Amino acid sequence: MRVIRTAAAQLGAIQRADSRQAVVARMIRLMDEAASQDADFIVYPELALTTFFPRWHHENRAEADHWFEREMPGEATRPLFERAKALNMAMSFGFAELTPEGRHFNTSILVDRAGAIVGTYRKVHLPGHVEFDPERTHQHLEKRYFEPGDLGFPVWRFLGGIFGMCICNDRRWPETYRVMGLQGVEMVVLGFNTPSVNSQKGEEKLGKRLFHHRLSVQSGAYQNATWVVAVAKAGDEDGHHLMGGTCIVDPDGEIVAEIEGEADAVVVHPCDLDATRFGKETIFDFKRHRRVEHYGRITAQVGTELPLAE
Ligand code: CDV
Repeated sequence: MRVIRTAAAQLGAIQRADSRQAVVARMIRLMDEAASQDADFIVYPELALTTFFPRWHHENRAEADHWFEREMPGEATRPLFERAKALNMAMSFGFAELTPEGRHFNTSILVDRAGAIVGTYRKVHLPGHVEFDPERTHQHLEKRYFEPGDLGFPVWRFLGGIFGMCICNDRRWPETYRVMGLQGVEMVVLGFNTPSVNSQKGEEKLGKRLFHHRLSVQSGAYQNATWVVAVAKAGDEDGHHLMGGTCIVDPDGEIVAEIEGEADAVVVHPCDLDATRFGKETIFDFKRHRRVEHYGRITAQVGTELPLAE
């Protein structure tokens, strides 16, 4: 058995006016709670340090730079790293990254028990739009503020297993999990900020949104025989509601731990990485069963190509 006691640490709403320091204090409280349940590893949401700022339109793009981190850890986040190290706890969280070259990414990191950043992932599937869209009930300007991740979907040897990351909208794409599955991933961790209504389809409400979320993470886990830990930022942010749905999914695709509600909360589950073996050695033994000669379209084309008309 290779058991990692994994804490999914949901954050409730973060308002536009909330400081990084206040958010980090909340994250430390969740970490202390996870430590009291003997967690080895804690996972926080996407863009954990701020409100979900891509809902706010800035005509001058540079005005959004204050939402970004220029260094990690920085002044505000150092206490989180120090507490994690003191508790001997590994962690993962998301933040907006502004590189020294001036590039903007929606990023998450893996931090080992000694407080060292050992893995960086930059969100590949950016949803939303570039320009203000008056037709939508709310804006989703990730394509305005970030460029697509340039690091692919790597995995890391971490905590005695093989770990990967993705971020929010990535979880809806089977390619995300399969690229990591092909590297033997045993646990995928991800954070999300998902509005509880569809900005372009008003009748699509919370129940359907949660169903699509669970469908995505459960199928990704099952089809690649991996644990998936999916962590929400939830609740009402300045009048904009984000759904909950934080959960831990086992390699059979079953939800084994879940958080009810939308407040700051932690759930800890003993995730045995050896539980991935059966699926990887039987029905999803890729080496024996995959037929790549038929998968060319997956990487050769982006959009749908219809058959010729009759
Ligand atoms: N932060 C996200 O990537 N949110 C998307 C929105 C567009 C619904 C998501 O896929 O959950």
